Amino acid sequence: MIKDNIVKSYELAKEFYKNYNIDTQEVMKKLNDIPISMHCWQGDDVSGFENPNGELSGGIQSTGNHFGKARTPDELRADLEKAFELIPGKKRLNLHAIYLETDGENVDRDEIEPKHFKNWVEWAKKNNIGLDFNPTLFSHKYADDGMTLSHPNKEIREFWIEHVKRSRKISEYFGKELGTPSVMNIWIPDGFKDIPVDRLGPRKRLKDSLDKILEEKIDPKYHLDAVESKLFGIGSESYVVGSHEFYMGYAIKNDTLVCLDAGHFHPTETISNKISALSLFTNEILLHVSRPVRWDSDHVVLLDEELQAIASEIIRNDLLDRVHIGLDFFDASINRIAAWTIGTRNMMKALLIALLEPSEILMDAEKNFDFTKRLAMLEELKSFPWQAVWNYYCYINEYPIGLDWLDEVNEYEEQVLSNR
Ligand code: RNT
Ligand code: ZN
Repeated sequence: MIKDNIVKSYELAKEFYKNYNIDTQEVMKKLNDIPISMHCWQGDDVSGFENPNGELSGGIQSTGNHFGKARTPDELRADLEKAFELIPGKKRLNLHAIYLETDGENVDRDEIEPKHFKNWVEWAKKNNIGLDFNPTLFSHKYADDGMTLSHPNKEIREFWIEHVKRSRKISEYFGKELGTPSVMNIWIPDGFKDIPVDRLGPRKRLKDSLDKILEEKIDPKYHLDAVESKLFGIGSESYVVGSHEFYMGYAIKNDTLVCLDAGHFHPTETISNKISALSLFTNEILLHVSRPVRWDSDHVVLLDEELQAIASEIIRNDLLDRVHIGLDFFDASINRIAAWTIGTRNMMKALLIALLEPSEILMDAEKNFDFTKRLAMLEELKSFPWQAVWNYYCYINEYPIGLDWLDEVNEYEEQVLSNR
């Protein structure tokens, strides 16, 4: 009965969109092909497997203590597989260096090798997904001063340079093994709690460290470098070395990707408005889709105005080939698989709504300075029957419809998570 209604509703929606020259069948095909890189770190509150008692540091914090967090790589992979069953579309997984597997051996950050990620690669092959990567420049004794690649001490800088160089080789290994380039994103916590005297020195050192890291050219078929800015972090409230201007300048000059994290700007400053501008000066862009709340940058992504604006910018400007969509949030106060599912399905819904938009009509209105029509239509679009297409899309691809996914999460919670 419910299934019948889903099909019926879809048929009506299909006709409805046809009036606007939108082919819903085409749209669903397109949606199904947009890769979304899910971040592994929602599954274990950014703990990783380097050190079982390791504390998260570096101006990011995960709060909450919902039971059932993944404690081992196998648990994390099982949880990810569960989430993948609930999320339609093309997935990738974004790993951090601290998610290595060493067989009990002590491997410091300047010693990591592709072999420590072999299990992830095998698993990715089995699940038919691509991998992305991040060096980890936090939660480590050499990051305790709040400085890494810009540290005044040369030895500490060199330690981190080596770590990022090795990370690039791991990323290249992912790309080679999986046949799809791995995007490696560099984020560092470097900054000052209080007003610095020297704002230039640390930036010079960061620039120099990055230059050394990027010296070796790696085939973009396998590996892409990205750099991520931030306005402030916990403990770096007054000054962040890798500010937006710093990395935008660096990326344009050195032909790397800019990573725009939705939570890394002033509260009224949005990344959706930066995509078109940047697209004229950089080849590719990486997004960390996230949701800022007050001082936190990493709440679970909602289907809100900014998420819609991000998706619409990508679709309207035909930037799917040049914008890599990654997610970045971590909430430990709710079921972690649910967090992944809510955030990722929301990202997909926003893309679907954008794909279903009759953009040409809107663009024409705008070109003719008919702002009345533009506003009227943008508002009407909000109640267009996209949900019918979404439900049908989930249905034909055999993914849970509506809130059905929550029953599966609850079952998994009872059978698996509660025993941890
Ligand atoms: C931190 C950055 C960074 C991290 C991850 C874990 O402010 O957003 O991307 O969230 O690397
Ligand atoms: Zn981020």
